[in-house]
Amino acid sequence: MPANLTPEYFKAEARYQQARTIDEKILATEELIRLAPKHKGTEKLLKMLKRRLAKLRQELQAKQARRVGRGGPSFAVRKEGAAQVALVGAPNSGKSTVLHQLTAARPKIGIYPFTTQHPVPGMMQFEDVQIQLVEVPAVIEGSSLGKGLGAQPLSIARNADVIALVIDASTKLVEQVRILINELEAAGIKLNQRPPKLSVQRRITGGIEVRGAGMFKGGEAELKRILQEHRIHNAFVTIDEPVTAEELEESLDESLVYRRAFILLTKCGSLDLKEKFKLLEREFGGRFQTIAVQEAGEGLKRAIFENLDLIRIYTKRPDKEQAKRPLVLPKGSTVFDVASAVHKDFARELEFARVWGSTRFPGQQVPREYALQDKDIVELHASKSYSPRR
Ligand SMILES: Nc1nc2c(ncn2[C@@H]2O[C@H](COP(=O)(O)OP(=O)(O)OP(=O)(O)O)[C@@H](O)[C@H]2O)c(=O)[nH]1
Ligand SMILES: [Mg+2]
Repeated sequence: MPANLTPEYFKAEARYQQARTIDEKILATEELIRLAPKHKGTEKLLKMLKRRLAKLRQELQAKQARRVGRGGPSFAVRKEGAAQVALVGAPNSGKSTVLHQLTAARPKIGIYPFTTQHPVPGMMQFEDVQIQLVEVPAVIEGSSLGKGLGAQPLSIARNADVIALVIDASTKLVEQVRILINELEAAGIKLNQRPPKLSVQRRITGGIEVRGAGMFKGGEAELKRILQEHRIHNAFVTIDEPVTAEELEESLDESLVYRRAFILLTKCGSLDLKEKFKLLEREFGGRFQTIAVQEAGEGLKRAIFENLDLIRIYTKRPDKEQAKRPLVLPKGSTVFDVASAVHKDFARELEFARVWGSTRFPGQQVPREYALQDKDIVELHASKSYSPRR
C-alpha cells in the first residue's frame, strides 16, 4: 500500500538528515511522527520512527547521566546466575509480589502505581540452578516515548536474557499484552521472533552480489535500493528463505534485539482461567507460553525454568563422580558445546563422550554432535595428547 507522504513530510525528513545533535534529531523525528499520515500503509513507517525516537531519547538520557557523573551508557543490571529474566508489566500488575514470592528480594509492594521506581534484582533458586529475576519499573503506553518512568525500564528489559510479561489477569489482559509488545518493539526488542535467514557481508568493492535473489519478494532492483538506502554499496548478500522488504529492513537494523518471552498471569484469584487462556490463545495464537501464578512453590519455579530454554549438564571424568553443580547451557547444546564450555582446547581434542540420561543405554557412547537433554551426565573423552591443566 502506498504511504502517500506529503511534501511537508519530505521537508522534515531533510531536516532530520541534516540534524547534527541528538536534540535536533529528536525534534525532527517528533515532527515526522506528527506529519506521517496514519493509515495501514504507514504502520511500518510509524513503528520505525517511534523506534528511532525511543533510541534517541535513550541516547540523550545516557548522555545526561554521564554528564552528571553517575550511571553509564545503559541502565543494565549486572547479571548473576544462569540467566537474567526481566519482569515487565503495567503498574500494579504484581511484579513486586512475584519477586517477593520467588526470591529473597523485598521490594515495596503498594496499592498505588509506580511503587517500584528502580530495577530490583533477586535470585530464584530452582533445584540446583540460580536464576536472576529483575523487576523492571512499570511500562505504560508511551514509555518508549518517555512517558511514565521513561524509556529506562525498556532499556533494562533489553539487556535481559528472557522477558516475563507480568499480566494482571483480573483486568483487560489482552490490552496489557499488546501495550507491552508495542512498547518493547518500539525500543527495538522483538519477542519470540527470529531474524530472517539472511546475511549481508560487506566488502570494499565489487558492488552488490546476491545469492538467492529469487527469495526476496520485491525483486532484485528493490533489494539493491533498500541496501543502498542503508549505505551498503558493496556486499555479498545471501538469502536462505523467503524474505519481505520489511524483514530485510529489520535485518539491516542493528538496533533490534530478539528475546524469548512468556506470560506470567497474576491476580488469578477465583477467575475462570480457562477463559483467560482462551482469550490469549485467540489473540496471540501460541506466541507466548502462559503461566498462571497461583502457588509460589516449586511448580511455579519449574514452569519458569522450563520457559528459559536451558538445560543442565553434569560433567564427569572417567572413573570419577559427576560434578555437583551443573553447567547451564541453551537447549539443543551438543557434547561439543559442553566441551567448549569446559575449555576450548578440550573441545578441540574431544573424541567422543558417554552419556547417562537421554541415551537409550546408560553410559552410551555418542559423537560430538549429539544434542543433550536437561540433566544429562556427560563423560568427555579427549584424545590422549590432551592433558588438562591443573
Ligand atoms: N488479590 C491479589 N492482589 C495482588 C496480587 N498480586 C499483587 N496484588 C496486589 O496488587 C498491588 C500491586 O502489587 P505490586 O506487586 O506492588 O505490583 P507492581 O507490578 O510491582 O507495581 P509497580 O511497582 O507499582 O509497578 C498490591 O496491592 C498487591 O497486594 C494477587 O495475586 N492477588
Ligand atoms: Mg513493584
